[in-house]
Amino acid sequence: MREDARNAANNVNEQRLWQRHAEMAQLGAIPGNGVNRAALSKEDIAARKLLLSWAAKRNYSISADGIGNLFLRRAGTDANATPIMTGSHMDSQPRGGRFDGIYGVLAGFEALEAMDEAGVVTRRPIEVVAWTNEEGGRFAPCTMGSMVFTGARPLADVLDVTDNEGIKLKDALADTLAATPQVAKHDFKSPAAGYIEAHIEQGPLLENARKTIGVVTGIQGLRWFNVEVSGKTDHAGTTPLALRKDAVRDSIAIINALTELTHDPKDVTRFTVGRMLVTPNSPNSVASHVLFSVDIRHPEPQTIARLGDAVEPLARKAAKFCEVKVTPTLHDDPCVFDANVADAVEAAAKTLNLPHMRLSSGASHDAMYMARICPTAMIFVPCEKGISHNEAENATPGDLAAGARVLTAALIELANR
Ligand code: HGY
Ligand code: MN
Ligand code: MN
Repeated sequence: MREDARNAANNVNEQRLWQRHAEMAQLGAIPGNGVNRAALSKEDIAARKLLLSWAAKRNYSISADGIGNLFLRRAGTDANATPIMTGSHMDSQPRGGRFDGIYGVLAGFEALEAMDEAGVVTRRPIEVVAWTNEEGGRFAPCTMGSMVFTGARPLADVLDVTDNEGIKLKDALADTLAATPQVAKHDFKSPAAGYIEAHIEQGPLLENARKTIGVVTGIQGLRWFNVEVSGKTDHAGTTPLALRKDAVRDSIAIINALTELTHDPKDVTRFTVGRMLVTPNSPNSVASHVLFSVDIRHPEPQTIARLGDAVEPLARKAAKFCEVKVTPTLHDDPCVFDANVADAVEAAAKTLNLPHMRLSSGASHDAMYMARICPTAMIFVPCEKGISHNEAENATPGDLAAGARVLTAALIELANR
């Protein structure tokens, strides 16, 4: 390992990193030690302002792109060199944890500060990015900021997406951009020479294997759909079942059919209906409309293709009384990360004597999209019992700092290539 990389890694400040998580956890804090910091909400705006207040004390240039992704750049000696990027997201699930996403932003920021304090100079600039709307909990689909930044989807496609209260993304985005007027403009599809994202594992493998560092080799495939079932509202007491167009009954039939489709004795396939909006949502009126989400995941390309392609025909076949509209909102094939970047992560973990192992990610991340435009890999650290997307999500100061040390060393290595 380069001497400067080791010095910078040794300058990672565990206490400061932990304290920053505690400050961020106040923004959208909910009972049970969790956070609810929805994308483009006032809590998200507060997190952006807090991050920018820390960056203002450093000599980093700050910019934002048209979907609100925030970029903090530490200059390199070669101003024209494409940057090495790191980062993650600051938005959370409605009952999210204090580490999902925010850890990758804070570990990246800690890496820059450790480089400052070690007096390290790199050839390439290094950028920390806070991606907008990685979770997709408020505005579907997930990984929206990195999807638009990398050109996988035009911004215009998502501006009219609404949340459960009917607020349009474009209006929440306008409020968010207006809240941080002092940042420069950042172009979509700005080139990068590499990207490393640090994240908690959100699964139990590292903890079970007693490893501190996960060298992440890829992400499983995922497909999201919105299914809308439209029938007719009627009186619950007087309307015979034979005459009903009951949107809840048909939704149940569709979900049962999808449960059968995704049944997997090896329990590798993931199928989730996490969101369901019923109209008029009254105990004694037959439901006229249901919108529900479908999230299917699998590590094999041909399986995720087969399962995803079966959703619409199966939904139509299962519904007996109502109209059905199936809208695909996300189609990510499984991705394999760049071997050289994964090797740089593994070499850093080895040289820093941190127990490590290679693994693939069950959760999706913005790295899924960055992998399409530059050499990309991820670093995982353990989270307690693998719990995530739950207030009980927990990690230790030591593991978070260890991941930040590996990130610091790997970034310096890549930024001097
Ligand atoms: O859904 C996911 O995998 C990510 O945690 N947003
Ligand atoms: Mn995440
Ligand atoms: Mn998440």
